[in-house]
Amino acid sequence: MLNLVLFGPPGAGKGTQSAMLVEKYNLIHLSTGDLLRGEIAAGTELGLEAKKLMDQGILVPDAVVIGMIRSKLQQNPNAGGFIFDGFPRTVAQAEALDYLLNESGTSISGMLALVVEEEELVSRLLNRGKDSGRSDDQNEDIIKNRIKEYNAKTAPLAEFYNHQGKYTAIKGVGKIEEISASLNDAITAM
Ligand code: B4P
Repeated sequence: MLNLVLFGPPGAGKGTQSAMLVEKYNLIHLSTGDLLRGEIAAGTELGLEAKKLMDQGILVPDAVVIGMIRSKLQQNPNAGGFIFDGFPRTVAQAEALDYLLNESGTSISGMLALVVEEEELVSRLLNRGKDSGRSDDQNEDIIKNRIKEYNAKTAPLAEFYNHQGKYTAIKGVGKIEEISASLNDAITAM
């Protein structure tokens, strides 16, 4: 079973690359960002609470996103594998994911980290904000806050997976197809 964590700062290309990996390896795509935006669109209480935080570029509480991932894993007991996009984002989320997968007799195969410098991230997200309708992509201060949250709470996860021998850094700048080829090489080497 192939279980991948696709990792990187906001705007690194996780969503873009996940779409290609899902197709090639027949994985189930679990994006906590997409799940939260689904809750917002449906106007649920969870969505309304999450929106307040997302609009400031702040992470949603661990218990909320862990609960969403738990139920998605339970809904897909016969999956051939998963790609986790934008999850985990804190050490507590990574520990919970290990626990949940262990309960189903599986584990993370590897973490692929897309490396992109801050200036490029800000420019990509502002560009996407022009037509995405995403309120967290419209304003440079909010984007910088998302990157700050990433550096403080999410970046330490590289060491969490490196310690387990599961971390691979991938250059995230260049043509989308070239980055995709580097990801495929890293998966073959797992
Ligand atoms: P996410 O939805 O995960 O958003 P993101 O970090 O911006 O990544 P995304 O996948 O959208 O961007 P991508 O790199 O694909 O999170 C949004 C918010 O939800 C968070 O701030 C947080 O509040 C909350 N949240 C989500 N998960 C959470 C969790 N686990 N815990 C707590 N809170 C959570 O693409 C960016 C742009 O770059 C695109 O326009 C794309 O076309 C472009 N691009 C991609 N590759 C490129 C390339 N090679 N060259 C040029 N442009 C490229």
